[in-house]
Amino acid sequence: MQDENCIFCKIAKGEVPTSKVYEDDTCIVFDDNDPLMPVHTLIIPKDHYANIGDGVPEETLGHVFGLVGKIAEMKGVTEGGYRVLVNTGDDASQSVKHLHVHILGGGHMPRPND
Ligand code: IU
Repeated sequence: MQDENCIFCKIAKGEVPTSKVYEDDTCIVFDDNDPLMPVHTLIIPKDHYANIGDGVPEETLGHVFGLVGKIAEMKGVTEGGYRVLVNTGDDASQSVKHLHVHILGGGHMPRPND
């Protein structure tokens, strides 16, 4: 399940170079190329789903979110804390229409309303 016009599908297939953090059969994890924080890493399923509501199998979702703690540990943000973010749709300013989970950390982040 791939979308040939999707940049994250191309990253998943290794057609576009990235700063890869981790990879397995289901997911690839890489550092965001325009980081908002000292640590800004994305977990994506290799299969194409436009967003978290796009019929993603529970097993895939479980795998994606099951990696969060491991990746946070690899990136050294478990002690200080980190934010897990999934922008979904236009109101949330989702810019890449391939499900991705942001892990942000390495400094204090105010709450969105602060
Ligand atoms: P968003 O939740 O869809 O807004 O986040 C997309 C992220 O993907 C954003 O932080 C971009 O900087 C990031 N990104 C990337 O890391 N590599 C790319 O080739 C592209 C976007 I296009």
